[in-house]
Amino acid sequence: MITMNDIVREGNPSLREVANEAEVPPTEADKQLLNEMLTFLKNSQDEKKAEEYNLRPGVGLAAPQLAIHKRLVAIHFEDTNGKLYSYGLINPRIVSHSVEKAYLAGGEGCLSVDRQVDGYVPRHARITVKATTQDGEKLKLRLRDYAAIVFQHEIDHLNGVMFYDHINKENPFLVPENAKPIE
Ligand code: SB7
Ligand code: NI
Repeated sequence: MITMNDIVREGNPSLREVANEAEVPPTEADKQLLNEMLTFLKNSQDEKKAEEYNLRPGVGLAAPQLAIHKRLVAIHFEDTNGKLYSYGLINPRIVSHSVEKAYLAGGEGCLSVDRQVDGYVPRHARITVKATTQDGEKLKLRLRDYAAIVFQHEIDHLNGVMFYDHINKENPFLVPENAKPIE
C-alpha cells in the first residue's frame, strides 16, 4: 500500500526530471502501479483511512512523486457538480488549450511540498488531454476550471515542474491577465 513514506519531497531530483514515456499497451506492472496510486488517493480522501494511515488528502498523484520516472498519473476527485473524475493515465498530454486562464483563489498545494506556498498559479482555463487509459484504450478529455487545473498540476510533475514555478516572483498575488478565479 502506498503511504506518505513513499512520496518524495522537495529536494529529491525525481521531482525535477522529465519522466520517460510509459509502454503502450500498458504492462501489468504499470497497470498495478496505477491501481495502487488510485487506491492511495481514495484512502487519502476517506476520513477514517486518512487518519489511520496518516495520509494528506490528495486529488492526484504522478509517478515521479514516488521516484518512478514514468509518465503515469492517477486522478480521483468529484467536482462541485458531483461529477467523478477517476483516471489512471498513461502518457497524458495536453493537445490544445484555451487562451483564457484560471487560478485557484486559495492557491495550490502538493503532496511533495511540506510547507504552504502562497500565491496564484495561472493555468489554462480549458484543456483537451489525450492519454492511454489503464485498460490500454485511447482517451480524449475536455476539461475546464478545477478539473483542468488538477490535470495541469499532474502533467507538470511529468515534466519536472512544480506549482510554485508558475507563481509571480515579485507579487505572488498578482492577478494573471485574462484569468478567472476558481473558488
Ligand atoms: C491543488 C492540488 C492539486 C492539484 C491542483 C491544485 C493536487 C495536489 C496533490 N499532488 O501533489 C499531486 O501532484
Ligand atoms: Ni503535486
